[in-house]
Amino acid sequence: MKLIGGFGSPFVRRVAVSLNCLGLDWEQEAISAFDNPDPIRKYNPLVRVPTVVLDDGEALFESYAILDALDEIAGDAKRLTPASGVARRNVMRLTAAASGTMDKAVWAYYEGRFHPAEKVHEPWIEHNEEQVMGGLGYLDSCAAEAGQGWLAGGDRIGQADVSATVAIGFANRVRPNLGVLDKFSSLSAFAARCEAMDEFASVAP
Ligand SMILES: N[C@@H](CCC(=O)N[C@@H](CS)C(=O)NCC(=O)O)C(=O)O
Repeated sequence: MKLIGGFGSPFVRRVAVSLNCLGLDWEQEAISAFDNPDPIRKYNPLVRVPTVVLDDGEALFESYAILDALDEIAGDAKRLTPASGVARRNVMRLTAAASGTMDKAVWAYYEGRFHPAEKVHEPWIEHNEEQVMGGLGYLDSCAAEAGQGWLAGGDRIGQADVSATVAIGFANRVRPNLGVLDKFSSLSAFAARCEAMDEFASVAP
């Protein structure tokens, strides 16, 4: 299958890491939605990345929907989000905190990137940054509780681990002013452990 988008996008990257963890065959088409929208529009009416094109041409978009489909394709023994019950809800809650953090870091970043300087609204940036700190603070306390284990427990990596690791790395890159690695030392140590794995290192931003 084909994954469209660059690893600078946290949403693309969490899909790429997940593909690696699930052991699925894939290749990247590193197209930017802003610089080269037409090849993406062919598969995704929203013209956003990540967009995934399965081998038979079926298109998937929105990272949560892509991840859900990939878990199903890989099968129950490999899935990164449990199929049901409290275990599923726990992974979903942590993953939602991580993907919400990604959203908010992107919004804070886009405010400066896509507005002329005189139209940048600092209070809006600060509002989004506060939410980034809220999401990472929550994941940091979960990482402290997890110790050397995985964020949602269990004996192997899951989606909460993938998304939380990608989220703090992205927030650190686009909002260096927030000092997230120092402020959230448990999550930062957890993420460093994950980033050392091939599944992450091979898809570095
Ligand atoms: N909720 C979407 C967010 C995807 C997203 O924001 N992608 C950005 C790159 S980080 C993008 O394609 N931006 C182009 C645009 O929205 O116009 C997902 O989870 O897939």
